[in-house]
Amino acid sequence: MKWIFIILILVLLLSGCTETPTGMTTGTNTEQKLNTTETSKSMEIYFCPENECREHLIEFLQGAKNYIHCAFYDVDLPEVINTLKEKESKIDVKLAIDQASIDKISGTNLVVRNDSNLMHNKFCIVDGEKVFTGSFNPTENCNFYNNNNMVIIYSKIIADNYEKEFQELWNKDFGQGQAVETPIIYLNNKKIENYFCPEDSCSEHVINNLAEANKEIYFMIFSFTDDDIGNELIEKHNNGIKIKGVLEKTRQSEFSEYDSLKKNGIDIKWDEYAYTMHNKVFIIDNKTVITGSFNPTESGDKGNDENLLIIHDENIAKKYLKEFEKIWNFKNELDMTERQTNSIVISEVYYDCTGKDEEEEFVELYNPFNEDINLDYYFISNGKNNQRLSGIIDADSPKAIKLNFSLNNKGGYLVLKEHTDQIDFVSWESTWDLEAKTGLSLQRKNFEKVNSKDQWMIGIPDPEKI
Ligand SMILES: [Ca+2]
Ligand SMILES: [Ca+2]
Ligand SMILES: [Ca+2]
Ligand SMILES: [Ca+2]
Repeated sequence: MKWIFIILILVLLLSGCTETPTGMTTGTNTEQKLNTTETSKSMEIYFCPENECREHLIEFLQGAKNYIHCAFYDVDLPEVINTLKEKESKIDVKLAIDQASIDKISGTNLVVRNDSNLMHNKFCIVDGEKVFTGSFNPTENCNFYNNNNMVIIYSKIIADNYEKEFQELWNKDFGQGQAVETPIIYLNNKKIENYFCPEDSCSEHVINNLAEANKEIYFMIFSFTDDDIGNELIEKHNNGIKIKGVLEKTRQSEFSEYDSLKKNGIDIKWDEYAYTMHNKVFIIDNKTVITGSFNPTESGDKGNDENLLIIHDENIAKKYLKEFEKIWNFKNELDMTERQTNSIVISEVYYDCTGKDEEEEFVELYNPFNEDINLDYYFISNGKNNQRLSGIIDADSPKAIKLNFSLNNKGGYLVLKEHTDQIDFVSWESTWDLEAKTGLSLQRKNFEKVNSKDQWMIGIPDPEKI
């Protein structure tokens, strides 16, 4: 009886073989299931700038033993370019880029897309085993300033999909190509969809997933002009699905879906962060995340080379939701709430100097921790200028910083930021009535609190001394 049952199943499975439009015979359901199922190390998600994406990408590339194949719309981070060059002397390194970055990278093994559409991907495949992708271009702007997400996936099947797409790009088959080989993968028992635009109809897959929403849809998107996707959101909203979205404000135009979504009652806003909100992300029912390089636009769907991942995993969705909330709630305003110090602080400001501002002015920072700190992701801002810092500040030590902007003698302020977080504030002759006469500086007398006028006094400038 048992054998008859098994034979019956086999007959049913074999009769399930179908012809695809290209004339290839697909395997049985059992085979397909086997070929699309994989167990591996969990995927990693990072948000830029706060998770320091550059460091994760470099680590990812440094792990390569056989090859690195990358498709970069834009790349200018010297540390990433140097890592690629260093690897190129030992293993196979190939790059497909867009003309947008042609002046920024040279001397490597590369092909360039230079028609009116974009090679807009930001992905790398290492050794056929892992893939980096997301919205993060390895550039100074994307790493230190803009909001981005990056995904590292450990999967031979997904790596194979990306590698086949890379080969199309490498053969200069831009804006076209073969359909993705394995569009649906079960990685660690979680379903992942994987598409490449234009040939895999990205917009359609986004719409199909939005249509499945039962409760809520959140989105954070750089450029959103695709009417079909916009209309799907309106339909879901009309059917009682809760929808919230934030769009990058510099992409405001007559083509943006913003007005139509707003008019139809969808809770939508422009991003308030001073730099670019560069994600292309939808989060559906707290369990599905759509990400990649694909902006819901016509050129994204029909002209550019793009990649799309649709990750059906509650834990991943949770991470993206947290980032969504952060971006949604971001207010471009000064944080002057007094609190206990738990970061580097501003310890001295010499704003009204006796000579030339550019020669004499300085800001001194103090590192209260018992370990050295790299200042790469710290910024000092007077509201108009935002200077990224660099170098190391030693443990339990002050460090004087030369500013590339002038400080007002008659009132001003400075904010110290780590990533996008404000960590200290000081003001003179305006919000606070502290005043250092010409030749004197503002100096901390206490280090317990930040954003606190009580911690400051006036003294004779003494850079790098506390
Ligand atoms: Ca292609
Ligand atoms: Ca393809
Ligand atoms: Ca000055
Ligand atoms: Ca000092």
